[in-house]
Amino acid sequence: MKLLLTIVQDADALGLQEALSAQGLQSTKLASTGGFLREGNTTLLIGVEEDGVERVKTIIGETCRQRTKLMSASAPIHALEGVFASPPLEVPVGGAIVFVLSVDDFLRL
Ligand code: 2BA
Repeated sequence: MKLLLTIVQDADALGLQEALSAQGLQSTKLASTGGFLREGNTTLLIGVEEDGVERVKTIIGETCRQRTKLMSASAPIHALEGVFASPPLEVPVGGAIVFVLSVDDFLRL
């Protein structure tokens, strides 16, 4: 068995969970925060047999899309007269980051 630890944008999370569920695949949704943008994102835990991994990757690819987020390049300095902040940086985010982990054991107790 494999565990696909999948980080997606919040806007794609519901559609991905619905698409997985429609194919009889289970997932668990966790709220997470990106270390770079420090904005919320979603981590899905998707446990699947090895022969289902490619199918899950396809669903993720079809469901999650890349977007651009604006990131403030510097701390706010509006209090300083005559000092201008750098323009916000455009950062591409997603579609999805996927870690494929091997599962030693899967128990339902
Ligand atoms: P964040 O860490 O908030 O990163 C958001 C986006 O910012 C990234 O999109 C990437 O395009 C950009 N970025 C990240 N670090 C950067 C840096 N040092 N310099 C320039 N640009 C940088 P994605 O690559 O699509 O990642 C989306 C989210 O997936 C990340 O949100 C993070 O939560 C997670 N992630 C990505 N790579 C990871 C990794 N190796 N380990 C753990 N989590 C990861």
